[in-house]
Amino acid sequence: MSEHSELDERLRLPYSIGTGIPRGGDAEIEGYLHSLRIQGFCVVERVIPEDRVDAVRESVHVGRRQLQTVREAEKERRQALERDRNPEVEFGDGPVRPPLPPDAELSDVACNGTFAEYLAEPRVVRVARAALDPHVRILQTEVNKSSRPAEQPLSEEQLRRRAWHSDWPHDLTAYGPSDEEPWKHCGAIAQPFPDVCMALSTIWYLGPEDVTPFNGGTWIVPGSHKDPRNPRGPADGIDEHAPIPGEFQVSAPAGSVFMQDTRIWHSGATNQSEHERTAVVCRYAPWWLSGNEFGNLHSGGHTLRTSVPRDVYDRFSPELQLLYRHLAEGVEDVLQAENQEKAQRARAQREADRGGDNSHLVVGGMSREEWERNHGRAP
Ligand SMILES: O=C(O)CCC(=O)C(=O)O
Ligand SMILES: [Fe+2]
Repeated sequence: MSEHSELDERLRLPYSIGTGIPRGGDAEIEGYLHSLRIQGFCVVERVIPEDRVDAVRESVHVGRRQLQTVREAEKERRQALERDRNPEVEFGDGPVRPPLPPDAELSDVACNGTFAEYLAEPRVVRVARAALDPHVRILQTEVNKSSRPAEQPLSEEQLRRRAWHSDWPHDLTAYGPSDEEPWKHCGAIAQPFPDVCMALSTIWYLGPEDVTPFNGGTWIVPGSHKDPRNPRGPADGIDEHAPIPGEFQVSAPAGSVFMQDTRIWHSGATNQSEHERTAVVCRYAPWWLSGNEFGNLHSGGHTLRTSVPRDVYDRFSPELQLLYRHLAEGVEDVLQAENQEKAQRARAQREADRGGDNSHLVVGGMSREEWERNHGRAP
């Protein structure tokens, strides 16, 4: 790490924001869910084991280089398709309309097989399913979410600068829509947001160092997922570039996954070390969230509606296939087994004889926590 005499030494030390969460079994998952509900985020530690992190990071760097070549060819194809639609079109610096299938662009996951299998790690998937729905899928895979070393030395002003936002579908700027190019609007939930966790953004920290406030630990405001205001809310009077009381930075061992409710206010952070903080970002969402129709463009210019070639998909484990089935060439996404079993149980119950008496029922008399306890889900 570089030497900065004026820096607070403690910022270089990793601590875990997962402290206090039990390890193993249902209690661990409940711990993450509790943290997600109350704080709006959790960290699942060492999803990628310590002795695999270097190899996985290296494979992501190789995958990125492959994707770069693919993206250049895709850009030409995009422009050709757009020229077919409108021969007069002139291309500026902005993004060009993303093509729909069968011309949809390649998902980042297609060039990152070594990393990809961890996306189906049981703890991560259990948390996503419990927080969202038994049928979850990955709407977006971005392998290029590194925090690169900043030019040194950093001024006070640079260290104080934030870029507060919530993530799609709770990003109110929703990527620069205009009357001329309405397709640039990829959807933003209207304020005040319903009190529902609609998607989880996950940041996969791939080292080489443990993530600390010193080297790009994500900024976060705990509990902000419940606040009706938003840093990008046009009438909320919040400066999206200034520090917010209560903010703090994620700290976690390399190979850990930061999972956040997309409503939480967060910001990328300055990296004061000499190493790139390699990271991948993936968005997990329930089947009912429409990523394909409206989430058609990301801020970086990559589409959500990407495609996974059939030969790549066939090499995925069955668990990973479930997360990418909706993007796989020639594969139909149908509700997953657990959703189907629940529907069957509901049908069987409908036909059961309940005795014709509902006099015990006090409507409004059961809390969500009580319902969860009755269904074997400890809060
Ligand atoms: O890189 C980070 O720490 C934050 C990334 C982020 O906010 C995003 O990808 O939406
Ligand atoms: Fe974000």
